[in-house]
Amino acid sequence: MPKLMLALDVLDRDRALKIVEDVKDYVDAIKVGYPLVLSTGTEIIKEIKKLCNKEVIADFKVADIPATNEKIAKITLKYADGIIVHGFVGEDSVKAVQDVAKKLNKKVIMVTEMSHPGAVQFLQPIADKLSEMAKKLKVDAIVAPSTRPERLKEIKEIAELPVITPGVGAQGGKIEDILNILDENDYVIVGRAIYQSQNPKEEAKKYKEMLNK
Ligand code: 3DU
Repeated sequence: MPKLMLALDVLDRDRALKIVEDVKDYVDAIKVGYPLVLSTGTEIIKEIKKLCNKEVIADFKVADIPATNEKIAKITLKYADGIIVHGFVGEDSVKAVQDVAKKLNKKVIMVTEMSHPGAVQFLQPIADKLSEMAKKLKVDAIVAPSTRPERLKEIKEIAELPVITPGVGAQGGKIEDILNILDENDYVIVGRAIYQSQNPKEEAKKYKEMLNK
């Protein structure tokens, strides 16, 4: 059964912590990104971990030269269990983050093809090559789209790595369309469909049960 990762893209500290408290029995990991961290500061990552004791992944889609990537990784991985990076910047930039992560025993997760419609414009044409690079570099996991199950399958087959897949819920992706592609090492990311619902706890429970089928 694939795991459930909440994308916690709210802007308010108290709301974020309340949602974590509500859903913690049903999610396996929490993903934070620029919306929450830029609104509240990096300490929020520590607070979330303390509250739920789950894996917290920083979705900063790091995409800079190796020297700058290294600095970003050092700061981020003081707090987070893993960091999401872009691969299109090249192997050296990803390796710079891996070097930091290895020393701290943390995860590096690399984006291949994104889930939004615009990803077909520039990313999709290079996504298979990015997946090959991810395999070669032995990153810990890759990001691939739930909104295009056939691409999710192809990318997973190329990379032979755990997948973290966004697009279920608000972006139109459906659990039933991806469940047969995923295994117990993979994560399904759900954000707005949980945190914008009237009852995030119930919604998280519902997603967890759907993954259990
Ligand atoms: O659409 P949702 O609200 O379920 O959130 C999806 C999350 O995953 C959100 O944080 C977004 O920034 C992230 N993400 C994608 O949606 C697509 C990608 O290719 C990579 C990350």
